[in-house]
Amino acid sequence: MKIKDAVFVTSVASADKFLKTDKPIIAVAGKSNVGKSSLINMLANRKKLAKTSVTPGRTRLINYFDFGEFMLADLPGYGFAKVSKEEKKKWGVLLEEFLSTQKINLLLSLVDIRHEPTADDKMMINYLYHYQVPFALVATKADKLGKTKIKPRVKEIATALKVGFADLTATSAQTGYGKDDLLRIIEQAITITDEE
Ligand SMILES: Nc1nc2c(ncn2[C@@H]2O[C@H](COP(=O)(O)OP(=O)(O)OP(=O)(O)O)[C@@H](O)[C@H]2O)c(=O)[nH]1
Ligand SMILES: [Mg+2]
Repeated sequence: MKIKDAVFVTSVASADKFLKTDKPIIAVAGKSNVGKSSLINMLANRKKLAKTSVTPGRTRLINYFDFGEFMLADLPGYGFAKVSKEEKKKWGVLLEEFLSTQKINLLLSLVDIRHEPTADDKMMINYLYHYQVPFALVATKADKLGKTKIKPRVKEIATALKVGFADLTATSAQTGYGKDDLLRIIEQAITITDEE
């Protein structure tokens, strides 16, 4: 699958504004700063489609992008310490509303390849099981590790998250590592819908 001309559609802050679309939806989730926006830019072949930042917790809305064959939803990052309790609660509610009401073909759940999965990462996966959302895991920033370290690390993370080794794809937004694997996974997820 080749992506060309991905465009920003809209930002939403509440469930009544969730995008209504006939296109399959791919969602991207993960803690603040894990590399969600960077991954989206990698998939889109664009440097600045989704805003990236060195300050974590910048994306506070759900941002939708039209990728042609599918819509992509960039979800607000979780687990950012410097956010008030109230705001965290609002995010939790928005996330649960999104998972329970928006028909999601595939959710990409991102974790940083260098770090141990956090309690929030595990909770996210529990939500996905609970709401029966199909998902694939992505280990970001693979360029930060030597090539030979990637596979063993993927195995460790998959084990910690109690998923299969093949359920986790390592990527690097910087080098494009894993991009084709991820596009294949997305393609599979959206083709299943077409045949329904
Ligand atoms: N080396 C490296 N850095 C990355 C990669 N992906 C993202 N980064 C960096 O990590 C930081 C955060 O990236 P973002 O894409 O903004 O992360 P995010 O998950 O969208 O963050 P929020 O929107 O704040 O939740 C930026 O400084 C990026 O340049 C990667 O694959 N490799
Ligand atoms: Mg972001």
